[in-house]
This record gives sequence, C-alpha cells and structure tokens, in this order.
Amino acid sequence: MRLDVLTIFPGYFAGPLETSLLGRAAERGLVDARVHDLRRWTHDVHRSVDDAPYGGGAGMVLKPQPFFDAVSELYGDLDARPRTIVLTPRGRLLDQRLVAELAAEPAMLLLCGRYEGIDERVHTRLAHDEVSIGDYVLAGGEAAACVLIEAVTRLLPGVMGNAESATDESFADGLLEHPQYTRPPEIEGLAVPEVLRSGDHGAVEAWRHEQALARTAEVRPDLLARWRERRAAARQDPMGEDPRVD
Ligand code: JBK
Repeated sequence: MRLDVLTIFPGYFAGPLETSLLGRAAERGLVDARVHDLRRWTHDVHRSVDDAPYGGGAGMVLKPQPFFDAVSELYGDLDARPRTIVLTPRGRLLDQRLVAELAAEPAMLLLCGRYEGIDERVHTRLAHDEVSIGDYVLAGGEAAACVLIEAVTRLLPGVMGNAESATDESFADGLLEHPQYTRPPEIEGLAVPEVLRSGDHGAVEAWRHEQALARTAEVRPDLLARWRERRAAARQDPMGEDPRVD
C-alpha cells in the first residue's frame, strides 16, 4: 500500500514508521509510507501554514492553499488523489470494520490538522472520509494518523505471521480477550488457573469463553449487547452473514 501523510510535524512519524511491524513491512516493500511537510508548499518568507479564522475567535486555522498545492503536486491532479482521510475529532469513529475496509485500498492520503482545525474547503474538496480515533482532545491529527496506519498496515497481506493474525479472530468475535498466562505456574502468590494446566482442551475453551463474557459484561456492556444480537440473528438464519464480522 502506498501511504502519503501531510503534516506540519513530519518528525512525529519517524519512530512509528521505522519501528517493529511497520519498519519490517516497509523494508519488505509491503508499505511505502511517505511523510510530507506541509510547509514545503508555502510561498511566503515565514512559511506560514495557518491564519486567523474568518468571523473571529481564538486560535488559528490551517490554510487551504498548501493542502491543495501538495495534493496537486503529489498526484498531478486533485482528482487523481487516492482515498483521502482527515483525522479529526468530528470524524466517524475508527473501528475494525473501517480498518479492514481501508486495508483493501491500494493507496491512502492522510491529512493531519493542528490548531483549531483545517479550512472547511479542504474537507469539502479533498476528504473522502473524516475519521476520529476517540472522544478526547489531542494536539493534532498526527497521533491519530499513527494509530490508523498501524491498524491498517497489520492487515496487509504478508505483514504479519499466521500466529499473530490468528488473534484477530477473537476480536472479530466481538468479545474482549480472555486472560493469558505463561510460566512460571506461581509468582507473587498468584497461581495460574488449574484448568489451563489440565490438558483438557474442551475445559480450557469453555473457561476462556466464560472469562471473555464476564470481562466484556464488566467493561464493555455495549459490545456484549451487540454480540448477543449477532448471535441471536445467526441462530435465526444460520446461512446468513458471518456473525464474527463486526
Ligand atoms: C482528535 O482523530 N482524532 O480522534 C483526533 C484528531 C485530531 C484532534 C483530536 O482532538 N481526537
């Protein structure tokens, strides 16, 4: 997948793009991520990317012109741009369904806002999607872009081994994960549950399912309600949609 990012803080992406999963994916040619400094498309001596809002008010707004010039130069024409996403708190909440949809794109362009936002005409003319990673206040879209990139990249063919991809199945099941243990069998007076050491695979599966249900009920009743609805629908219509698909 080809990935372009437009930001006024290109340095923000250096660590995440080089590290671990993403770094390996890039080395192997599975992702081609390019981070562009929006200031490259400024023409004044101060290289200013922002300006005061029309109508007044506090803060500054990112100017439209550098975005339009950047997209024209990168793709030759505004209409030749790939799937373009603005990371913004007013966007649609990112979930695994949207992540999977984006992973099927050949290329993406991510626009990161700062200050009070980006001139609305950038949204109107360039954004195919506005995406938020959650209801909290960030300094800008950079951290959100990193989250999106990591979530999408790990779904690209060849990026992850089979052992890691298998863990997706349980999330797609719609419940939170059951607890995990490794050696030693006891530490700090805390023992590994006996059933996990019993060798009884049926009992292990049943225990894990109970734990996942209990945990989901406790912290994410919203997820549990959706899981129950999907399971009921699947029982009504066994040949219908795969209930695991979020
Ligand atoms: C937030 O994607 N977001 O969630 C996001 C982007 C930019 C600023 C923000 O405060 N939440």
